[in-house]
Amino acid sequence: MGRLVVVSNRLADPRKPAAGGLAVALGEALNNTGGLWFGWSGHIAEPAPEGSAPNEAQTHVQQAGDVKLATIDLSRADYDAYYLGYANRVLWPVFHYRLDLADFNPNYLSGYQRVNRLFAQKLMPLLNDDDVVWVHDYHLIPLAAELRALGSRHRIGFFLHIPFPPPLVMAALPGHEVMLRALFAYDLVGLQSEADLAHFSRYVQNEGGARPLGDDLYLAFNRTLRARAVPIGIDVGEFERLAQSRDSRETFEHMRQEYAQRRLLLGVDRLDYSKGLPQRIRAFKELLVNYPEHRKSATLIQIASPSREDVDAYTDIRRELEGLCGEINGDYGELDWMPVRYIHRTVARKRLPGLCRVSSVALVTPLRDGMNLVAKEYVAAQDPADPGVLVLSRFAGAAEQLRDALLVNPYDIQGTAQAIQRALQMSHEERCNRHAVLLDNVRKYDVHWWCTTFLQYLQEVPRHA
Ligand code: ADQ
Repeated sequence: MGRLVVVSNRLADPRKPAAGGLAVALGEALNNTGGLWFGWSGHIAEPAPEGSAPNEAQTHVQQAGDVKLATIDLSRADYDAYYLGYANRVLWPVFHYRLDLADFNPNYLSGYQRVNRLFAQKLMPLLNDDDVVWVHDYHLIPLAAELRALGSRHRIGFFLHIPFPPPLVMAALPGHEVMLRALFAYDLVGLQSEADLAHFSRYVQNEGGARPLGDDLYLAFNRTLRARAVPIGIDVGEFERLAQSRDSRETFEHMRQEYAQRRLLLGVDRLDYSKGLPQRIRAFKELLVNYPEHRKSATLIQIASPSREDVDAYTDIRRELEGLCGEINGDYGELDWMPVRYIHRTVARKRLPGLCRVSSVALVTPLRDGMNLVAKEYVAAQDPADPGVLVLSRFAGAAEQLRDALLVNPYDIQGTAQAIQRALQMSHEERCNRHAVLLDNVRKYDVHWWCTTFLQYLQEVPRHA
């Protein structure tokens, strides 16, 4: 394989420990080929002084070991239309089946296309002929088409980290025809689950008249494309090492002593409306109502890290969640026990395994999620001799693989409360049996498997004439 070039909206320095499994795995793949990682710097460029020509976006290149990191800044207008606008106010809600939350402002699509063109213009001069390009996520769907317009003949793959919606929902997206055509500029499209793949397949056939050629290949707009489900995993080794670290063990010991008389339940999410947080708090309240033996005992630690706070729907969900937490604590709290400990912060990665291990139950109950790595991290962090129980939404991509979790419909508050009760009462034997199957899966389909499999599929796609 030629040199690997990864393109994503943001990039992480793979050498930094806070980078997380995805950055580490991509960093490793990039290291193998002495690759390049390209994306937005996270900075907004200062506007040019009045009367002068607009600032030309500069590419900043930095060497991180064997990997080259190349970034560009965005103008305020581009950031607003591309990132806040089309990516986070249109694509994110629509791909999570939330047409009701989408803001179909016509200016967003042109900004989105403009930034994808800018990415292509800045990336193209950095590419060698035999490079293999791997584009990530919904911010950059049109990137391959923009590169092709500049003459690129590279192998280009795309991985969608979020769900692919049913065709009817996808077709409700203003500009979806642009997306459809743009998707066929890729050689490979990777999706998180078989359900997403089925939606994708129906969408390109129904809306784009694509002809299935067998072997996951589709022909449309004079191009062939392969689409496959390649579920992302975690770096189990990294997580196990973290679990052994002093910080993680300290967190475990401290929490165990602090909550010696209690049962801990854990939720760790970005504060996003797709994560089902209000429904989760309601289900926990239902547990306390229906099974009063848990009062003064069960404690839900909900860590919800700040996310996209300049988008209105995120301010609304925060207000709703905080209202619900306040209500349940006010109604059920005692001098020496609060049912919910809500923390609006990011938990340090090195403390996460300890926190997972000390919790009897994890509540991973998104309304819709591409995969959800927290579910896999919880499984990896458990002591196999005394593991906790994973309560998992059937609408998370992870549910296709983690069938031995207790699967719930997060909209069904009563049903979720019953599943939490079952988790809290599960026998030691059942916990161990379920955990062993889950851990096997998390180990087998880890982030290295994901990376290698995607790149192998990309290498194998027959090129069009
Ligand atoms: P996200 O929606 O960000 O990602 P998720 O998979 O849940 O979701 O989490 C990614 C990482 O962030 C995990 O390693 C997790 O530990 C960490 N994280 C989340 N909340 C945190 C918090 N409060 N404090 C500290 N760390 C936190 C998108 C898709 C997902 C898909 C991933 C990867 O929406 O469905 O699983 O990409 O493809």
